[in-house]
Amino acid sequence: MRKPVILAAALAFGTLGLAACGETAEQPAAEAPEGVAGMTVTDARLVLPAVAGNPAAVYFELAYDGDRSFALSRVDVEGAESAEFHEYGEWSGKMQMMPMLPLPVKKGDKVSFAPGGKHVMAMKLSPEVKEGGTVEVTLTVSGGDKHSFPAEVRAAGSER
Ligand SMILES: [Cu+2]
Repeated sequence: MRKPVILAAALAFGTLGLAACGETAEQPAAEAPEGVAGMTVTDARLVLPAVAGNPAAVYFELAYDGDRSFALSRVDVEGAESAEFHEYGEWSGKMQMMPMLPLPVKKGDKVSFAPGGKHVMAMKLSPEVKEGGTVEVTLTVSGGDKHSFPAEVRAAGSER
């Protein structure tokens, strides 16, 4: 078990040595593309609940310009025990929020997650999540690809 570790360390040092000498124009290692290709998320924010312990809402603007259609099927919010997509609909004569069915998304679509409409509900937030911080939000699409982005944490009542 030990030998490969030592070997790897030696190789790493070798690489560092070269880079330090400036003999090679070091390119940062090409990173594997992160997230869902063609998906762009902007204006992501988490609005804290007025009453601690209540769910927080997450809003953002999603644009998709990729070729593969998918359904938005799952969302996770850092610092929340669970999270789900909600939308508003009429239920026994009243507008109220309810879980959203998996949302089909295709090339060219723009979807707004905004107050009074589709949104993400983050349940059982950790007290570590505070105004001015950021949390990572991860969308999972059908097929299992994930797309993560930071959401700014805002004070309760700042959404309107
Ligand atoms: Cu909700």
